[in-house]
Amino acid sequence: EKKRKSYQQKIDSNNLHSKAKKLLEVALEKKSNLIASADVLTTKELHDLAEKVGPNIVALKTHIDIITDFDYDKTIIPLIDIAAKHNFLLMEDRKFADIGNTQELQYSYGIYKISNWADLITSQVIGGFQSLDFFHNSGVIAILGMSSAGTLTDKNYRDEATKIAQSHPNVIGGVAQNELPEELLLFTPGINLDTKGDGKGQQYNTPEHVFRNLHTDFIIVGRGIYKAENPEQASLSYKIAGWDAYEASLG
Ligand code: BMP
Repeated sequence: EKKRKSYQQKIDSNNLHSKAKKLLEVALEKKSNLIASADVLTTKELHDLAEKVGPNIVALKTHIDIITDFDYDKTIIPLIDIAAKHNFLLMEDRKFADIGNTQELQYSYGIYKISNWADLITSQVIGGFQSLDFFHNSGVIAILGMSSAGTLTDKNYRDEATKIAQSHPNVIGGVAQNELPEELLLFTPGINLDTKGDGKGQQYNTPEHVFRNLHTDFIIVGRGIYKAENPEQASLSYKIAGWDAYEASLG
């Protein structure tokens, strides 16, 4: 079996994007590879969750356009402070999917001003190589394969998308359900310790499965944490499960 690279080996690699370096350093410092997905609907819930899970995560993933009372000063400015306090990165799961010019506008303008605050952003690569050129302030995580049943990201699509991700200097990794070339960090959503699906197409695996079989670098957990009775405790459980699975995958 092929050996995976450790976080330290990845930090030591050449031409590493500054956001990838930061993420890997936080992982080693906190012994965590957990990204919590904060799919909550209000600013208060977002801040409360960030405070509770902050010590256990390397990044907080947002869908900022689902926050019903979004206000840049009230939602984002305190969130940046919480992220600094607990030493985690902010990842906006925007899944850009347009031509470069439109993505450039969506990234920096409108009410969300994503380029001001997102250390990491997700983007489709459906618009081609140049569509990613304007994401200057964030590390780009390319959507290469999806976790949902019936996704159109078949092998041919994934292979072509992965070539774009590998060759673009703004891209630090990919969201996928398969192993990636080792210079791309692998982010895997669809992680849950208690259930196999959500009845809406989502398909879940365990941390153990994805670290062993896919050589995942970071797990993304939404409802397993924010819907738990005790999100703080749940984030600790996923952090430990993720770290143990990472260490086991080093062999
Ligand atoms: P949950 O753990 O509650 O199923 O949430 C998963 C999160 O990861 C959601 O925010 C979803 O948008 C995201 N996600 C996913 O589930 N599968 C993918 O292929 C890509 C994603 O970004």
